[in-house]
Amino acid sequence: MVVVKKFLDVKHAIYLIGLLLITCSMLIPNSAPGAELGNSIPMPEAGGPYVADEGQEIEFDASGSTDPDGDELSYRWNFDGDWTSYSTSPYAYYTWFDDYIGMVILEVFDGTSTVINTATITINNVAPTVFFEFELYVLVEIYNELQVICNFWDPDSRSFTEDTHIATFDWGDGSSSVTDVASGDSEVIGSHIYNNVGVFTVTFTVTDDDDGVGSDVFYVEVYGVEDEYVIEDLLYDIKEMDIPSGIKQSMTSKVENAIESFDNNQIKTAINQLNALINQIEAQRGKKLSNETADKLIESTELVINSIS
Ligand SMILES: [Ca+2]
Ligand SMILES: [Ca+2]
Ligand SMILES: [Ca+2]
Ligand SMILES: [Ca+2]
Repeated sequence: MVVVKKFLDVKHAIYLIGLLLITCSMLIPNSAPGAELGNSIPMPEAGGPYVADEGQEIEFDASGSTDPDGDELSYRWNFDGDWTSYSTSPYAYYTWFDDYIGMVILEVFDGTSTVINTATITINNVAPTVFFEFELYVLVEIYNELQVICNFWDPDSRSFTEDTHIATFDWGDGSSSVTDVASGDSEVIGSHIYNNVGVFTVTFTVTDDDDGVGSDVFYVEVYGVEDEYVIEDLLYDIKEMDIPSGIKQSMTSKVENAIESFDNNQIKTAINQLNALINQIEAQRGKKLSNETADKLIESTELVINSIS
């Protein structure tokens, strides 16, 4: 038993010496071949901590680095896993296009020895900014499709970002639509059909994959189809009147023809047909139509003509 224990102790001692050697070698700077004895190692200073926004170029400053011998220093950096090439300038530039927290490594070389130093880096997410390249007060007819192209940027004007985005339209009438924005796109097309007249506030929101939110509003006025409405009213009024069925039938068909012409965008024809109706009403004034009824019908018909002219 004693022998075995002694053996273990020797093995343990060898392990400890090995560990010590490894630790010591880590403390000794790398030396270039042919390193001169008596060189004092350089003292790198990576600067920082560095804080910036995604998409914002950072200047890294190692100008605080020194060498006790006054040797000229060269510098290289490791920002993303790859080393830059050596430069005699202590300044370097790098941009992250997504939020990030980590470390950068600086290595300085005095012609004989290299020594590293690190600095912390914090890149903050930038929320998308939305904007509209159209008038913020949009007019659309009821039941017609409204189409809008909305824009955003995140994080820079080149529309280049490592973030992904989701766009939402809240149409202001209780409905909304959500779009996954394709990578690299900065334009979102929204379309909607309103079933009610009125002024609606539309909210366009873009959210990035890091919970950054950008939002803005524009207004949509939805107008009714007044013209058609009035002709329909006229048709309804005539049908409801207590007049002989022959004249009613004749007047009704004139209005129906006018509606058809109007629907086919033949406005002049529609007006002619309505004027023929007025002539017919005048011809029946005091006969099959009372003065009062004739006045009311002519007033309604002229209202229609004015609205479609
Ligand atoms: Ca030196
Ligand atoms: Ca981001
Ligand atoms: Ca972002
Ligand atoms: Ca991201």
